[in-house]
Amino acid sequence: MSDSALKPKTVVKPKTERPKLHKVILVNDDYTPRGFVVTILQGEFRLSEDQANRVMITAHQKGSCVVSVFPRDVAETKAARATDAGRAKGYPLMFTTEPEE
Ligand code: TYC
Repeated sequence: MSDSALKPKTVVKPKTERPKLHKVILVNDDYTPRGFVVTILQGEFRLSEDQANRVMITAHQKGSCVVSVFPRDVAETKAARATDAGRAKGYPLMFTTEPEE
């Protein structure tokens, strides 16, 4: 038997698709104190004080701001925990998630 009869004719390269990252988005409101927003951004998302202030001010001025990106389950858990922390204080603070393009 010739060598070529044993060789596969096509080489199948398995495609390993990277799971999409999801954005966590901070949404502005008129009631949550700025300092509280900054504290949540530092505690839940590990932002520095400077980064947290920039994200808070951007959401305040533009209506929303991307905080960070994570695998889907991490993004959803962090957004829920951060939103719940606001609700526990009676604030309408809101974090949402959406898949990155
Ligand atoms: N707009 C709020 C205020 O003036 C502060 C704030 C900023 C609230 C960003 C939510 O996502 C937010 N007290």
